Amino acid sequence: MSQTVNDFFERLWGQYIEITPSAKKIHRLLGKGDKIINDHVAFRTFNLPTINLDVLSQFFIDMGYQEKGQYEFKAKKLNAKHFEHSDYRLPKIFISELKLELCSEKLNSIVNQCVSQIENKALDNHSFMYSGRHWNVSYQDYITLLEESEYAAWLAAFGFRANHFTVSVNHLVGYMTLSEVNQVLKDNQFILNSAGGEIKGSPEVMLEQSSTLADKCLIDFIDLKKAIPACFYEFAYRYPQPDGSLYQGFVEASADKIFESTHSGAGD
Ligand code: OOG
Ligand code: NI
Repeated sequence: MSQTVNDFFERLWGQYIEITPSAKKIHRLLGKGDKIINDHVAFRTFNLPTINLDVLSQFFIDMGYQEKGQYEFKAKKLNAKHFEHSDYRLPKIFISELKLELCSEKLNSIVNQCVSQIENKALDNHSFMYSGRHWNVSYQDYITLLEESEYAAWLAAFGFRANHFTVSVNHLVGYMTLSEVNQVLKDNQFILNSAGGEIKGSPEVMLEQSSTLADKCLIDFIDLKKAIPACFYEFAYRYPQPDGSLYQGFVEASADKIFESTHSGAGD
């Protein structure tokens, strides 16, 4: 794999673990110091012309990725696509976008205020994907967004970065199943997202997924500092298709629950 692509994912990972300390610990726990193959990395955006799904996709197409699947999450008002690279060591890319035309005027006005602060030149380079937040936002606006769309609130607070990395359990040395991985995580006091059950999916849909609940991160809002759910870590196990190759798509019903890994956990 090229130095540029390698460097991209290293920087993306570096930015991700800064606010996801549990991912760093789990990476060490599961990988025992060896390299871990990632199944995919997920990104979130708004469907505004300057930063929509197609605009962000271009960074990955330029890195040699190809579009493979399209998804729709009606209740969450999201579209998504996934991209694959011919080098299996490179993660698939999952990008979703919030359909703002289906959201309230209030949400649109907060989002537009944020996005209008992105300088054009920030979009010249794929480093945009780990450029974080280009704006200041108040906790009040964060809460207003949260009431309508957890996705919009997360994006306003964290900006552009990996929402999660995903360990490929198929390539993980020493583990045969996703439930073995989940057990080790729980034995080590990590908290799993139990929305829709700890394991989302099944052999029938050829994909099983689990994820941690997002770590909390102290965010510097305009009006105050507050710890809110940041990023999570995901684990995926893929089943072989009739031709023997592993299924590479995503499962909408499971993804719908994975999105909820950035919701505030019970007891908050
Ligand atoms: C993406 C959720 C979907 C998956 O693996 O199904 C997903 C997100 O939370 O932004 O990553
Ligand atoms: Ni995922």
